[in-house]
Amino acid sequence: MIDLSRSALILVDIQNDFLPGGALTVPEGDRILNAVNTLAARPFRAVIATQDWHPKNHCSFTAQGGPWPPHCIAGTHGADFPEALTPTPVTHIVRKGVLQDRDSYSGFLDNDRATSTGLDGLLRGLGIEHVVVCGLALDYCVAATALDARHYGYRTDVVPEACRGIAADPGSALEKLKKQGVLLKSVEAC
Ligand code: VGL
Ligand code: ZN
Repeated sequence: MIDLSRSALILVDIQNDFLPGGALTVPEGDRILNAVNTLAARPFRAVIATQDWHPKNHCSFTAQGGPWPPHCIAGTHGADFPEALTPTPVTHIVRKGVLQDRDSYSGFLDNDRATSTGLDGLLRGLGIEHVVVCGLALDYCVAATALDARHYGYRTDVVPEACRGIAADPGSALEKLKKQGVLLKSVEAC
């Protein structure tokens, strides 16, 4: 059983641009919202939402030679959390990918492993020992966040039914997580 008083729920990048109709749609991304709201209603010590938050000429955008269409531009509707997440009692927001010249898939560190978002310090300050991770996209930012949570020493669960990936088959992302000691849990088991 999880001691929720020492646990944080981390909602990764559940933002309009990753949902159907958004600039970088994750297929079926909207299907996670019920499970996410159910999880968030549990008495976690903290419910932390990461928010992809890019300047409009961000290095990850195709016009700058990056892999992605422009998405989650700071202050736009696409970067907002969806209305359907309103019941969820988010206690903290951690923004990532905020600097023009570097991207951050993980909610903890940017991709060159140099700049911290402050998430580790936030969790330590709250006395968190265990994190439950869900959101979008399973094969990019959810996986990177869960792997870093392990790296920083947290017991780490991922809830696959509250995640969707960009790739059609998230199997290899899940295998990699399991190899690193991440446990896959159902909503009921959290
Ligand atoms: C993400 C690609 C670019 C994600 C963010 O949240 O998984 N993927 N920016
Ligand atoms: Zn991004």
